[in-house]
Amino acid sequence: MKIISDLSPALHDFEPSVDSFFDELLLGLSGNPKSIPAKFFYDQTGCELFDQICCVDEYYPTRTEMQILRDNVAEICTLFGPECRLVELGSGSSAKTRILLDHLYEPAAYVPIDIARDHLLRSTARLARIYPKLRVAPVCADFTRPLTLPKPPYSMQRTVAFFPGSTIGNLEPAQAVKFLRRIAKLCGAGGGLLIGVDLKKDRGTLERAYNDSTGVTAAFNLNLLTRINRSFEAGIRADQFQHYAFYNDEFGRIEMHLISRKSQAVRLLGTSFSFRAGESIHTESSYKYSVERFAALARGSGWMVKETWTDRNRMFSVHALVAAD
Ligand code: AVJ
Repeated sequence: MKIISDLSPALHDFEPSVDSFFDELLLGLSGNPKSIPAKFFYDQTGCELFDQICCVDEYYPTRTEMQILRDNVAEICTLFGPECRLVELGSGSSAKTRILLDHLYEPAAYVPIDIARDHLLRSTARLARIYPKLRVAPVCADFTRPLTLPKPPYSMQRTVAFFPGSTIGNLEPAQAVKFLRRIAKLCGAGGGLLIGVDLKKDRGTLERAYNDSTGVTAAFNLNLLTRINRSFEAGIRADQFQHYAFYNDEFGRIEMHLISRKSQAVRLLGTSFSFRAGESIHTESSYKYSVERFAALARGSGWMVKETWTDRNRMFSVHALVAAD
């Protein structure tokens, strides 16, 4: 545990090492088709670009989810009750959390978990200033790996996990089940989960959200290559790759790819990877669910669905789940 400054909350640090990034990168690039795990988007520039995506007109999920949260926050807070410990998985800038923090009854603590260490520290320092009476206990970790929470030195009624943004959609459905089971265990008896899930809709709306006219999503995708260059002194030419995103109807998911514009070889710490012209690196999947399909997934993962809220256009959904036993 490191204390950053007297004013900043103490950080529990399980920051994923550069080695594990490299191992996962090698594995992904050795595969056929090639892939890179989506969690590696989030270096400093990646976090900033993602925050910009959230403000882009075509990217409807962020503002829609925030409106659903605002419209139903009283009910949400009543449902989870007083003195809950709020654990956020992938807290980023904690913008959505503030809607909850403004209304929760005497929250026991806020535990933001994020893979991006500096971004996490800046966000939590800001949050601690805005909510001077709130216990803020940030954890830097890759939440797709097994995780234990620091034992709370305070009393609380229950642990409620908050997993907004449809980040669950980044996981393959089978991984999502395993993940939800782990979160059920993490929250324990009486625990809750408030989760945002993007809904199936027409292809045009979906594809525009991942091909915005300002090009931020393309920059976000391509920044992955810049990040690899910086981390491993690789010489990948980002301008020799192209952003490509489309809705794969068969799998019910948006796919993001980086397409090689020409036949080329890329060297990474002594290993060479060759690309055919037009060959892709699959960088992200974003699964879209129906309300019913997600409810079934949750029920099969140790949770009961207490309540589901959507916007009037049924673009996005927020589900309140409680531990099944
Ligand atoms: C935060 C992972 C849910 O898949 O919509 C946004 C990330 N990628 N634009 C998503 C993202 C491209 C986002 N998630």
